Amino acid sequence: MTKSRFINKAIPMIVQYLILTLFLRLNIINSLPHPLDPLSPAEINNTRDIVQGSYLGAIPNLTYHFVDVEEPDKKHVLEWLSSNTKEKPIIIPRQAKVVVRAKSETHELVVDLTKRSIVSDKIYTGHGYPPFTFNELFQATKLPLTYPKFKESIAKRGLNLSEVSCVPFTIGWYGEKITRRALKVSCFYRGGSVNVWARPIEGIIVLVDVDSMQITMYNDRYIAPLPKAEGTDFQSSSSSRSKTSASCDVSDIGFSINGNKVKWANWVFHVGFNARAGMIISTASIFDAKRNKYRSVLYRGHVSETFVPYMDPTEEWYFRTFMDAGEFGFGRSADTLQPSVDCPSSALYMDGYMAGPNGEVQQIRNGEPELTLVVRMVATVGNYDYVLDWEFLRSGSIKVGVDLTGIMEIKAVPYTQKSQIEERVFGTLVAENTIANYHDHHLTYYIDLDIDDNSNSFINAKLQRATAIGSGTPRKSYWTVVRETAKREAEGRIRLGLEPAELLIVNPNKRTKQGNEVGYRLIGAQPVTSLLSDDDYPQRRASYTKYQLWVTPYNRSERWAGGFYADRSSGDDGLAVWSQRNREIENTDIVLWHTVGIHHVPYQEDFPAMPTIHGGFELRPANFFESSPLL
Ligand SMILES: *[C@@H]1O[C@H](CO)[C@@H](O)[C@H](O)[C@H]1NC(C)=O
Ligand SMILES: *[C@@H]1O[C@H](CO)[C@@H](O)[C@H](O)[C@H]1NC(C)=O
Ligand SMILES: [Cu+2]
Repeated sequence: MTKSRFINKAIPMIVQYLILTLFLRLNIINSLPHPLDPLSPAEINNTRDIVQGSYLGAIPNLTYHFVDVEEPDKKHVLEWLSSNTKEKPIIIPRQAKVVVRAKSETHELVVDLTKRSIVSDKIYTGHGYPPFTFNELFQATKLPLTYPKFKESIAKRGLNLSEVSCVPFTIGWYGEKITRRALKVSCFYRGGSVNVWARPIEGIIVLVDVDSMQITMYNDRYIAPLPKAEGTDFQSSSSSRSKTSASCDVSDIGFSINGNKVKWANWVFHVGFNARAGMIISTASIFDAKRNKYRSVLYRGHVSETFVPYMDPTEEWYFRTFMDAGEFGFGRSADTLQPSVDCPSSALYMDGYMAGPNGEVQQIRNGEPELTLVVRMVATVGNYDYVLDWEFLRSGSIKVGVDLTGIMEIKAVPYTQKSQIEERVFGTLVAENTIANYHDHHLTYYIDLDIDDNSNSFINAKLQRATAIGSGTPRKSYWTVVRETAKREAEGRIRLGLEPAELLIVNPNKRTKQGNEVGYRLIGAQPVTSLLSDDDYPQRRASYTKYQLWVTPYNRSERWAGGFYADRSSGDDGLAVWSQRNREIENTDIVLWHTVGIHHVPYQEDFPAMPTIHGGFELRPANFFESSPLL
C-alpha cells in the first residue's frame, strides 16, 4: 500500500520506489564490479567523507542533491566487456558525480573513490537547479502549518489544522530572467479518508523560497467546498498486481544473477539504478546460436525525463507542469540524499520473475516460446504509480512498458452536478465537488542501441503506394518499401503515425547471409505529441515532446532530455537544443529517444483510484538473426 505509506509521512510528493516482488530468490555470487554498477553503500559513504573532508565540509548547511556513479567512458566500458580474462586488465576508476549546494551556489563535483579526492569541482551558473533534498521538501510542507494567515484560512473554512497535510509542487518557469529555488505548497484535508489527495483545500496558494526556507507569497483567493470523504478510499492496485506465486526451478530456466548482471535464456544484461532514472538496463546482448556468440543489442536504456503538464491555467494550477524525473527523481527514495544513513543501492533488489504477456505471472510449460523475463520497478511520484517494465523475450524482442495507476490530482469545485457548471472547468466532474483536471503524461526513454557494435544508422523505411498501370497487369497499385537513411539529426526527428513506416536501427557494416543489413526495429508507442503551443513556457522546457522520436549521435553528457538541471529550467538545454546542431548520425554511434505519451482525459471510473493505463514500445529483431532464434 504505497499510498498509506505516503500518508503516514504526509509528504506525498517525495518519490518512493520499490522493486516489486521476488519470485525467484537467486544465488548472488560476488563478482568483479561492473563499471556501470551503481555506487555501493560503502562508496556513497566514502564519497560523502571525501566531500566533507574537503574545503566544502567547512561550509555550513552543505546540501547533497545528487550522488551517482560518474558515467564512465563508453569506449572503456566496451573494452572492459570484451576483455575475457577473469582478472580484467582494464581498470576503470570508480568515480562519483555529486551535486551539492553551498552558499546558494551549485557545485558539480567528480569524486575519485580510488584516489580519494575531488578531481573536478565546477560551479554551475546556467539556468535551472538540481532536485530538492528530502529535507527541503519536508520543511516546505511544514511551513504553512505555523503561518498565521494560513491558520486563519483554515479556521475560516471551519477545518482542524491538525488534519491538514501539505504537498510541495515544483513551479516551472514563466520567462523570469532571474529565478530562485522555490516550491508552491498546496494543502489537503486528511480527515475521514485514507486518500490524502481526495480533499484538496482549494483556493490557497503558498510560495516558499527554498534557499531561505520562508513563505514569500501567500494568497487565499476563494473558498470551495471540501469534497466528501465518503467513497474516496481505495485499494492500491500496484500491491495487489504482484500477489501471485510461482515456484519455478531456477536451474530449469537458466536464470542467474552475478552482481548486477542478469543472465536469462539467451540474454545477458546489467541492471543498474540511479535516483533520477530509476532502473537502468545496460549492455544487453543476446546469444546467437548460429554464430555461437553473444551479440550486442542495447548499450543503455532508461527513462530520461517525464513531462506532466496540467491543462488548467488558473492561479492555483497553471504551474503544475511537472518534470518528475529531473525535478524529483524516478528512483529517489527519501534517504537517497543522506548517504550516511542509507542509499538507493542498498535497496535495489535484483529480483526476477516469470511473466506472460500481460505482466501476470505464468506457469512455465515445457519451454513455451512466449516465456519472458520482466525486470520491474515501481516509481511512486506524488499521486501516481509508474510501473516500469523491461521485458526480455527469447525471440530477441525487448518490450518496454509503463503502467500508470494511482490517484488523480483533483480540484475542489462548488458543483455537485454537471448542469450547475457555468464557468469553464478544465476537467471532468468525477464526483460531487470534485473535478479531475485534464493533463498529459509524457515519458521519454533514452535508448542507446548498439546493434552488433556501435556503428549504426537509422532508417525510416516508408511504405509507399506505387502505381502498376501500364505494365501489363490488371492491378492499378501496390505498396512497396522505400528506405531512407537519416544522414543528420534533422532527419532523425520523427512524428510517428503520420505515414506508415518501419523504423529501423541497422548496422550497415554487417549483413546476414542473405545480404540484409542486420538491425532492430522500433515498434513505437501510440503516437502522442504535446498540444501546447511552442511558445508556452512549459512547452519550451519540454520542447522535445513535439516529436515522439529523435535520433542523436552518442555523447556521454547528453542523457537527460529536459536538461540535467530540470527544476526551473528555461529550455536552453536538452534534447531539442542538442539536436539543433544537426550532427551526422549515419554509420556512427547513435541514440534513440522515444516518448510514450498519454493525453489523460479523466472519467468517473478513474475515481477514487484509476484503473491501469498502459503504454509502451517494442524493440524487435529485424534481419538480426538468420532465422527465428526460437528454433
Ligand atoms: C475538528 O475536530 C473536532 C474535535 O476532534 C471534531 O469534533 C470536529 O468534527 C472536527 N472538524 C472537522 C471539520 O473535521
Ligand atoms: C557533448 O554534449 C555537450 C552537451 O550538449 C556538448 O557541450 C559537447 O560539446 C558535446 N561533445 C561533443 C564531442 O560533441
Ligand atoms: Cu493521468
